[in-house]
Amino acid sequence: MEQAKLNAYCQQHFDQEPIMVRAAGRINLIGEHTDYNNGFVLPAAIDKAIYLAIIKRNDNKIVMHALDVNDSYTGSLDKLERTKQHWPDYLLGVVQQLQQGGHIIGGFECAFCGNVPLGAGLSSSAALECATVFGLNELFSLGLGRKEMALLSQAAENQFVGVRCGIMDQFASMFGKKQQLIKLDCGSLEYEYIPFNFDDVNLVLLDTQVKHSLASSEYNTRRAECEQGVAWVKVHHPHVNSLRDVSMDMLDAYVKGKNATVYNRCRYVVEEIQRLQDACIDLQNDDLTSFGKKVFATHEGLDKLYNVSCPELNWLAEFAAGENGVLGARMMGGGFGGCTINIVKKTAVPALLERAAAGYKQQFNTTLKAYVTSIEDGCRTVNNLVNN
Ligand code: GAF
Repeated sequence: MEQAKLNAYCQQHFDQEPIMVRAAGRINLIGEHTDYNNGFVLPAAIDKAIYLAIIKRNDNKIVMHALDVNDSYTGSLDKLERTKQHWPDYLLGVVQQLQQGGHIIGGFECAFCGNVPLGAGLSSSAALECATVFGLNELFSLGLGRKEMALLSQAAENQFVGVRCGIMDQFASMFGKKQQLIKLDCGSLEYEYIPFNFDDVNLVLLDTQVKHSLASSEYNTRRAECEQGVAWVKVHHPHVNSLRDVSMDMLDAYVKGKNATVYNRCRYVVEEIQRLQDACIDLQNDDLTSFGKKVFATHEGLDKLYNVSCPELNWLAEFAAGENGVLGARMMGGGFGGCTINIVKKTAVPALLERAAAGYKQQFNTTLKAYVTSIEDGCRTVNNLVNN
C-alpha cells in the first residue's frame, strides 16, 4: 500500500523515473542497550518499512516530501541546519555526513512514506536515514558499502539529530535478511546470521502507544552512566575500554561502593551481554523455551536495574508472562514506551491479542495496537509495484 501511494505521488509530481528504496524497521530479540557498550545485539529487519523515491535536480536544492504527514521541506546543499519540523533532520544529517566524508552529491528531490509506526521503538528514524543514504548512494553512484552506509546513518543521528544512539538499528535496517537474526558484535562490527524460522511460533509486537519522548535525554544519561562505570574500572585495569571488557568482579570491586545507580546500570549491561551469548546457544539447540526465559530476564533487568521501562510496558510484559503459549516477552528498544516483543506459539496468538487488548483497555483506557511481524530483507531498491 505504501509503495502504491509513493508511486502515485511520483507519477503525478516527478518528471523522471525515480530510484525507489525500501528500508525496514527492526526488532531486537535480545541484547538491549548493549550496542553502545561494544556488546552484542540480536536484531532483524521486519515487514514494516519506509519507502523513499528520489530524483536528481539541476540545481543545488534539496526538496523533500513526507507524504504521511503531508509536509515538505526546501533547502540548499550549501546550508544544512536543523529544522523545527524535525523529520527533515534525519535526511539532512545524512547529507551532511556525505559532504563531510567528501562524497559529491548534487541537488535532489525525494518523497517518502511508510508503515513503521512512529515512536513505537521499531526504528523508523534509522529506516529513514538508511533509505536516504541508500537512495543517494544509488542516485549519485557513490560506491558506498552497507557497513559504511550504516555507520554514516548512525553518525547523522549522533551529530545532526543529537541522539547518541548505537549502531544496532542502522545495521539491522541495512543488513537484514529474511528469516534471519543478525548476531552483531558492536565492538568489531563482525556479524553472523542466525536462522529464526519456527513454524509454530510468531513474533508479536504489542504497542503501548506511549511515545518515548523522554527517551533521548534519558538515553544519553544511560550512556554517560555506563561510561562512568568504565572510567572507574579503567583506573585499575587500563586495558578496559567499554563494559564489554568488564566483569562482575570488577564492578563489585570498583563501582559498587562508589555509586549504586552506576553500578546497577553497568551490572545490567554486563549480565545482558552474557545473556545474549547464552541465548544464542539456546537457538542453536532449537530451545525456544530456554531462550524465552532469557527474554523475560532481560525485561526484568531493563526495568529494575536499567530503569528504562514504564508502567505500560511492565503491565504488558507481566501480562504476557502469565499467558499460555508465550515463551518470552519484554520491552524492546530504547524504552520509556514503544512496543513489547513477544515470542508466542501460533495457536496462542488470537487469545493473547484478545485478552491483552481487553486488559490494557481496562488498565490504561487505551486501545492496544498489535502487530504480528515477520523477519524480512533489509535495505534494497524496489522497482515495480507488483512484485514488491
Ligand atoms: C535505540 C538505539 F537507537 C539503539 O542504538 C540501541 O541502543 C537501543 O535503543 C537500545 O538497545 O533503539
